[in-house]
Amino acid sequence: MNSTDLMKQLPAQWSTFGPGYDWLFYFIYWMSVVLFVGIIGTAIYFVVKYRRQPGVKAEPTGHNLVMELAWTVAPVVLLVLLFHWGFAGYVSLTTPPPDAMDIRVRARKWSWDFEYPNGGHTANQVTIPVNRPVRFVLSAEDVLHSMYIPAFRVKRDAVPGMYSTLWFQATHTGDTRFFCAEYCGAADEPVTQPDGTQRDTGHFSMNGMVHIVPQARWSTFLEGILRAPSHPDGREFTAAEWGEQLYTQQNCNTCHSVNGSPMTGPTWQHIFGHEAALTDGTRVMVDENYLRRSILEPNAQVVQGFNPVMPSYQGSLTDRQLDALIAYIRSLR
Ligand code: HEC
Ligand SMILES: [Cu+2]
Repeated sequence: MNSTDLMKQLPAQWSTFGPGYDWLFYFIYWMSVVLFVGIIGTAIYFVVKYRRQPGVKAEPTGHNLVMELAWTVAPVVLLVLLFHWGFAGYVSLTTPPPDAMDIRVRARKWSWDFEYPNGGHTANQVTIPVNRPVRFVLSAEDVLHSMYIPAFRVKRDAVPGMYSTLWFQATHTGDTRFFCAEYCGAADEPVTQPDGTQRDTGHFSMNGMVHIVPQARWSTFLEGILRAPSHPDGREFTAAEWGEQLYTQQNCNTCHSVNGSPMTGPTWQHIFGHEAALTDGTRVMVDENYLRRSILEPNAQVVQGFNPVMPSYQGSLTDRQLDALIAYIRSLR
């Protein structure tokens, strides 16, 4: 380890909070190093120097007013300064500028939903403009989660039943990772991906990417999330193709398989056009309206043999995304 590694204990500074936060961190860090070495060094020196020796009698030292004042006043000054810097930083971290753009962030086991000002959504990926204040309005649908973006130096809990907020202004374009920083459990069984491979899921997989882009690209992105995506040759996805993409993007695949095997939720294979048995003993034809209701109000009609654990997607899927998912389930009949 050389001296520059020692200085670089924090990730790259990608938000306006970076310089002030890091300065205070290193100040406290190096102050602790100097005090630790100084105090422990002196203690060891005294232990050796004043150890019991034959013929030397211990004598009480009495008071030293100057020294006692110095070791009282110096720490008080330091603590007042640290409090001032820490509190000023706290105030700026918790006070977004009035022109900050709001993004709604909903956390659930085990994914993040981002809702943009135009009503569009993304899951586990958030795209934001550079050099513009952004405010995340966080909530949790099941248990405690926590939004943590190390490169921005921000972290805030997402709590069921209340809103919490976090803001930042990115200073760099590029991609940086965010994490859930509050242990929120793990799934019992691995999840089958559309390509047949298996993936474990849980708290540890509840992370994703922040994409920071220039304002112009951000505007294009915003328009894009309301439309079906396109193939590289420019042809728009069919509804079922888009639905297949949403199946993983929206994390439906953590509970639903498309190959017939039941997971936390029923498989989607061969359900369309067949009857489903519900827990209340009735049977219902699986058609577009039933599917729509199952996604928006999952607990209204619960399928026999399953627990009512599916989150509602009311407000987190646009109408066109719902249509696409239904078209995909239809295509699996
Ligand atoms: C946390 C696990 C979980 C997630 C995530 C989840 N579901 Fe479900 N889903 C269930 C369970 C459990 C049931 C069965 C109980 C019920 O009907 O509420 C179910 C039932 C359904 C049904 C009715 C199926 C049938 O056989 O009648 C549909 C349709 C459905 N989910 C769609 C979706 C879609 C679309 C998504 C993603 C946008 C999704 N689910 C995400 C757990 C989940
Ligand atoms: Cu979490």
